[in-house]
Amino acid sequence: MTFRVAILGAGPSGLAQLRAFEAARRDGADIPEIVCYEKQSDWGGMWNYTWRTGLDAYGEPVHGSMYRYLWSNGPKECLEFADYSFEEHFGRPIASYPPRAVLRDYIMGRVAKSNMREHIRFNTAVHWVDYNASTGKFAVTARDLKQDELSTEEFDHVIIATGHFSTPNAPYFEGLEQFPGRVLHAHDFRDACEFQGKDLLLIGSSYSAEDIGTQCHKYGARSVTFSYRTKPMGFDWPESFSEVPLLTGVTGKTAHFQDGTSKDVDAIILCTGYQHHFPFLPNELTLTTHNRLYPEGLYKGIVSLANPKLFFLGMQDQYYTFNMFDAQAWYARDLMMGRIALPDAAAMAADTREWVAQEEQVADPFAAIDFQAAYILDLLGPTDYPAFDVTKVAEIFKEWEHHKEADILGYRNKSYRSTLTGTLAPVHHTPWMDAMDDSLEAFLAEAATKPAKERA
Ligand code: FAD
Ligand code: NA7
Repeated sequence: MTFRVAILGAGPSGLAQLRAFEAARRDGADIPEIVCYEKQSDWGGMWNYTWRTGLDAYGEPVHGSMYRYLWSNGPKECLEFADYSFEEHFGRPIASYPPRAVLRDYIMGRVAKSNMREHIRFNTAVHWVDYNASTGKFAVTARDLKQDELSTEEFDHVIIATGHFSTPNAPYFEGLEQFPGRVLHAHDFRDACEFQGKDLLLIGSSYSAEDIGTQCHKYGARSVTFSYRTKPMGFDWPESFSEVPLLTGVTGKTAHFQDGTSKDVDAIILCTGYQHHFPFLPNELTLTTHNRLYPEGLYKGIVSLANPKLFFLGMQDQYYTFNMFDAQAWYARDLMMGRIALPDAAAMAADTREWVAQEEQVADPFAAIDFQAAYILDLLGPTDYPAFDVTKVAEIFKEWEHHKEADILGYRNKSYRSTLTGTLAPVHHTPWMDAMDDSLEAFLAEAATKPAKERA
């Protein structure tokens, strides 16, 4: 094929796009010329841990928001690639909630068995993307970080797979500049041990607050206070946790809340989410959205309505992750290769409005899971991505929600059945609260794993 495709980012979404093209090539199709730009020195995206915060060694913003001792916050059975099971990768069943290093190993295992690395330019940050209407081509300008050199190349399609959990949303609260302890955003959180014996205030009531709070408790924080804007998480928290309304300000080390209460704290962590941030896109191509299940402006959740040769992968709020990125990548590939026809602009806009309107009816996490399942099924229909039981995965997600409600510190000890292999995951050798070593070696220590009992 004579056209050229640029993929921005080699995290799970960018790798899904590479894998989709690779699958077509293996089936004998003629695939386009692909260049994947990745500013890190390795693939894996967010799943690469870095100790760095702020700027990287070359002055680029550090991408990583993951921290030490991070374990999957959902069952691995819900994110399994349909064409590469965990059992195939590890050669045996493993427990349902792996730590970061284990998931990273799995993500990389699928792509390592191909020549996909050849397409990736590591240590290369994209700085600008332009579209020329008269030539119908994009110009992608990137900086080779090691050589400190800018260069520009032309492409027929651009896929933005740069993630959206990297640029902090960091609101201001009165008095923060005088606070005598550490104030940081979740993006810069690295090691819970720093907060041993401390009283912590976490602003936010979503995944980052829940996970950083429970992790700090696990590694010895004295107390964790969550301050919510809309509603509390409402889990059955142990005694050293509390949930309070929004912070109104701090005086000295005293935090004041909307209900008139106050508490002295040693550190404040803003778990206030992230911005969709595309500093390399001009106004007319950018995507403006908050963290939602169906961003406006994207047909099928991936095709830019502003320019349908431009795609965005993984920009949704996520229950489904790796398998959803695959569904998106297969669909995008088939659009680019002319296997699926793109409707006209009015039809794309109408279809998008319909999905956005449906999302606005979503009332709770269970409906959100069903919505995302329906979205994935819609994408998978016309592609040849290997079949997987999207609805069964939705049921596992709902079971996971119930397990969290029942025991927020113990839900990671549960096991689920793979929808691909039918195998029930073994119970991990150590309950999550006692598992202080998050290395791949400790997790896979075989002698200690035991089969799970079938749940009723
Ligand atoms: P990313 O993984 O963020 O990858 C984007 C890539 O683009 C990066 O490699 C980055 O270096 C590159 N990039 C960015 N800008 C540029 C540029 N200008 N030029 C070149 N390259 C660029 N998901 C789960 O399934 N389970 C979990 O337990 C889970 N836990 C999470 C915990 C945290 C703290 C966070 C932040 C996220 C978590 N996620 C989890 C979600 C996670 O983001 C996704 O699993 C996944 O990493 C998203 O893949 P992505 O490829 O879309 O983005
Ligand atoms: P989310 O899920 O987008 O949640 C952001 C949270 O921050 C949410 O509770 C928001 O409250 C809260 N927020 C946002 N702005 C403010 C202000 N101004 N004041 C107070 N609270 C605010 O982001 P997370 O970081 O938790 O999770 C993102 C990913 O990282 C996720 O996929 C995980 O796997 C890890 P709201 O409820 O909207 O009132």
